[in-house]
Amino acid sequence: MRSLQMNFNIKNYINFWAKKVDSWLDSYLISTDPHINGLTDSMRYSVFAGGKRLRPALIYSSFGVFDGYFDKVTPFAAAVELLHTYSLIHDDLPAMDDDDLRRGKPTNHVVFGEGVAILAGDALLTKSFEIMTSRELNPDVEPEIMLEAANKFAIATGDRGMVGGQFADLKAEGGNFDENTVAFIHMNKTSALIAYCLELGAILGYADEKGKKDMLLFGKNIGLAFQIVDDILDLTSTSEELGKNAKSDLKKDKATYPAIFGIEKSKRIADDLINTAFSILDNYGEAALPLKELAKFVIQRSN
Ligand code: GRG
Repeated sequence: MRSLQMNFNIKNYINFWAKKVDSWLDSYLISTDPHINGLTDSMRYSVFAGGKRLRPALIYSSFGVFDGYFDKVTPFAAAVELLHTYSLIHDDLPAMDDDDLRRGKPTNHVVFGEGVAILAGDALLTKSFEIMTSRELNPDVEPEIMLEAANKFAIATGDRGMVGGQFADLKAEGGNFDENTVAFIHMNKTSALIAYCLELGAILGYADEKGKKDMLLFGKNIGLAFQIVDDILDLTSTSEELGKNAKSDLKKDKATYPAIFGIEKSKRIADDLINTAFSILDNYGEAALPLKELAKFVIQRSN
């Protein structure tokens, strides 16, 4: 255990899984008809713009706690990354955050126009379910597992999850928020999808109900910490470091933890959440080491 911990490089670990997902997506995300070439270009532009691929690493790591046949995870991890990319494209639109920089590059609507960006987001969202529910792409995944994975994915990312959080975020713009509202926004806008990633690994790994619940709870804690750190980085980093416009939350009077608690207390809250997440893994031994390293990465990251 000690030697494993000493040799563990979290960036290499995340990149290892990112390569698998990227190579799978590179061959799957292709234009099937010349009429949609421009749409596929727009989808690929954002998918391959250089995201951290944290969510795939979380899915593989949670799966690794319960099972070892990682190949069957790849289409699911790719599907989640596509949905995540759709949310970023739509989040950057003029009707939402109106941002022109993402992952260090001009945002999708700046390059392809607003109409195409909306459609690229829509197509990435639906493609994620196309992939997750395909018998052909997932020959080793039983239908009931697929159904549970897809149903929970829809819940985590729809009005009862990510989209609901985004709606509350939009409504709170201009300073119209309190502690309760910010917690709701962060738990849904960001944490719901991250928590789902952890639960998904457990579902694919045939974990029992306790295992699935533990992973979900671990995910909720690190997901909230992730967004609090994002709020802090928005205030303390440069646009170059972030790959997106810094201080944009402040300019829009967005609902953030630092706006309510200040930077120092927000850091302490994020640390406490990570410690709670760690304690959930106590019963899972060495198999949970990558999850612990990912949890640490969530609060130590710089972009
Ligand atoms: C349905 C119209 C419509 C829009 C949906 C739900 C939504 C738009 C947006 C919410 C997504 C969002 C911006 C959440 C914030 C979470 C966050 C900090 C995302 C950035 O994640 P990283 O840092 O990004 O993992 P990379 O680029 O590394 O993948």
